[in-house]
Amino acid sequence: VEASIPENQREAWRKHSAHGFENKDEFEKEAVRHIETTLARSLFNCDELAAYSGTALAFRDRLVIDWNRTQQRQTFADQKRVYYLSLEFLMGRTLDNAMLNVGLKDAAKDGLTDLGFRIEDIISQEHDAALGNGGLGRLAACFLDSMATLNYPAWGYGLRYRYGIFKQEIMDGYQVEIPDYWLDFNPWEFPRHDITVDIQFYGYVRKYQDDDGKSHAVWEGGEIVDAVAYDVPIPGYKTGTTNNLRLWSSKASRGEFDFQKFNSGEYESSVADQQRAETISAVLYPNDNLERGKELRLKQQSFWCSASIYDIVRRFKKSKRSWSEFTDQVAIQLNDTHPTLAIVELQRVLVDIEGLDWEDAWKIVTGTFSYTNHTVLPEALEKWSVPLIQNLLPRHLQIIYEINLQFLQMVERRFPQDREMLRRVSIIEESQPKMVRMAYLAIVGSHKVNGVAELHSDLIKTTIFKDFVTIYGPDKFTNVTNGVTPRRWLNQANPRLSEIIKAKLGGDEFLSDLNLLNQLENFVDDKAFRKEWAEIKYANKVRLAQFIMAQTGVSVNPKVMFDIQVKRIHEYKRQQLNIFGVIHRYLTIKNMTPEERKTYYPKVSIFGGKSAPGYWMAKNIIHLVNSVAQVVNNDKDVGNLLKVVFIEDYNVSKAEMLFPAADISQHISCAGMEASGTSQIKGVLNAGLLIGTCDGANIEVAREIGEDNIFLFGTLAEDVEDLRHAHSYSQHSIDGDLLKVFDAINSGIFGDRNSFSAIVSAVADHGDYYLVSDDFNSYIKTQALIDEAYKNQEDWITKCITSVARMGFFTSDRCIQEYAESIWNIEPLPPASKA
Ligand code: KOT
Repeated sequence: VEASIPENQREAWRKHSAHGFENKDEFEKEAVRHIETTLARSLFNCDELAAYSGTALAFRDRLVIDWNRTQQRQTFADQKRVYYLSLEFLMGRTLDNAMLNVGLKDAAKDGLTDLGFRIEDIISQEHDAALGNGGLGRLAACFLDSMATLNYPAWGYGLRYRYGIFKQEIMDGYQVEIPDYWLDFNPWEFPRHDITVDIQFYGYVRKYQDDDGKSHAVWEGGEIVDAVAYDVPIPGYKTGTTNNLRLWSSKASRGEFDFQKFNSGEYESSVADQQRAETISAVLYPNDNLERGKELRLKQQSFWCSASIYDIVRRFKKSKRSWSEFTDQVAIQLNDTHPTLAIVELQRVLVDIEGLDWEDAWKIVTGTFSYTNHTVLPEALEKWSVPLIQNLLPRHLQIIYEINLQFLQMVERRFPQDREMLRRVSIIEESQPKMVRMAYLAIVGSHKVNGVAELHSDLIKTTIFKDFVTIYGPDKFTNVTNGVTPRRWLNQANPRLSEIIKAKLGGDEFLSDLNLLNQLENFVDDKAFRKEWAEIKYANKVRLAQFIMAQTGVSVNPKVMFDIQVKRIHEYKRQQLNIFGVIHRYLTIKNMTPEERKTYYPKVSIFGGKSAPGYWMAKNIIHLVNSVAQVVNNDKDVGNLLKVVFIEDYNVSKAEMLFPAADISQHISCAGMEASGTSQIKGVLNAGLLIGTCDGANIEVAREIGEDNIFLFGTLAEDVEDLRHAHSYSQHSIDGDLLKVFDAINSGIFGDRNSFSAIVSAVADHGDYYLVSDDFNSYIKTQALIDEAYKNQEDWITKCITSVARMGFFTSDRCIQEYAESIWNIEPLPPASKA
């Protein structure tokens, strides 16, 4: 308020207020202005990167105008906001999405042509913003897009990592990690050096009693690090709403940067302190579905949670409301347990700093937070050691103990005879050392807990969180099945498919109301439409084939089936099952006569995905895939019947190229282990069919599109436990086709057998935890069904069109609506013209 211009000087502001461009000519003017002045280049010195930069800067101006308006509107309206806390936002590229959302892509396309460039080339200059590992981070990015599109007053809060997920290179068949320094030119962020929060670590807690005998705690000493805000505009599709993603960057505190040391000649150690502070936000932890309990990770979490809570509370306090209104103004969604410390921090701020009573504060806290669980894998469930928290966050540990005490007392009152129950549900695990169970803390501190697909939400209620259902009742637990944004995953990834859908439906409303796709069913028999549909798939495959040739030198025929499995490499996702299937196919071809080969089904098997750098088995699987590819692709007997390709450095922008080119994609996790998965949605939405297990969202996809249109196989989640049990008790023997695959690997035809012995042993000798041997035969049979089905192209196309038509449910817009109505209790705030 202090910085606002007095009323009688505002006339000049209104007169000169920026408007941004509205058409092709104005776009050209703005882009050229940026190239010539902001970048100091000229028409004699403008490569594609400079053209990208100029275009991006022009669009950035456009975004900023809507963004400022939206923020002002949200401030004045003063209604409830939601804050989405996520350690990962896997945004990918921004320019294309910005062009679409502000409705000026055609203007830019024509303008760039005038200036001597092709829009596709310009778009592909952009470096992915890859501040995430996989599904969890990409989901957060889709949710931001949907929240803005639906006009919800919503902010994202995350960390501004200097290095995102590493770049993967394949050298001699092995994954090598290269740092992803992505900030050289990032026009999409705005540093807010004026928005800086002091963050405290270490130190001690001093207790004292005030004159009324009330006891207080003060956290003193330790060190201070600054959190600096960097803001990223998030435009909605065809709406003036542009929300904010605030990413925190760590910096040595101005107070802390030790001038004493600096002056007394200890220059180096003073700079070292500064570097230590900057380390906090330096790098994204590259583990998906794994937590390793490292101190720096805990520091990242607490740094980001404290800064975000400070910011949220400061904004609330500006409204001069009473604390009892906090939950009418603020909802905070925790993306997994990574931000659970925000619960503790809000309680600390309310009690220690704002002076509220414990009970009043706790009511506010639980009314504010809700928690999304994304995994049941035990190795991914966060636990932090008590000594670690004690040292880094002494006051927070006290508060955690107090929360636990109150919770256990409540449980004891309700279940007086059940000591075992108390031990099981305690937030503190009585191990050596003691551990804080973050998921339990998140449940106790939230009013709603949700899973990400129906099966998963049922599983958490009956397994890992069973006791909490007994304690709180079933209504605290709910399901929101994941979705994806159709703006990126249909329109942007597959512009031509989007175009013919638009032509058939008479407009592009389906991009914001995806259920409209169901009208496509009226056109399944439309000959011209089917023909175009097939041509588009073919063109997308040609594009991928060219990419594969350029990247790997492998020639693939776009006329044959493209089978794709792209996602993080993980044993539970079972890329090993896929490669065993490929080897089986190879052996089958090898055993055929040349005559038989002439009638066999040709296929290209495409893999892609990163392994966590320390995940030895996953890296081994990548090596096996590449070794098999090397042999198969160079075998004269095989020719074009089978090609195996590993796509290096799978990321969001590669996904946008891969899914439109997939005839079939694989989602073959061990049942009960993939919480949802979201790439199956991307596969179907881009006119590919699925082979999948009865796991995660596959089950709901099957229900929506019809069992006839999906290839399901394998064990059911309910049988997994018994099968694992059986493995450990009976002598687990491998036979039949899988044995032949193992014999082939052991024979050394794909390279030294010892290289791959661990992959084989995991199945044959070590209990086959992921049930590869149980599912192998049905997997192979299902692949044979797919071969046969693909031969009938007419049926295949019918299945594809029907499936796309029935995918409306899987838009992230529907997810956000469900969260808004049943968890956050917030209303949209449309811009005036859209009201
Ligand atoms: C856990 C710990 C660290 C980093 C990531 C995770 C993680 C990722 N936990 N679950 N996920 C995935 O989240 C996706 C979005 O909900 C799901 O579709 C997917 O099944 C999870 O594996």
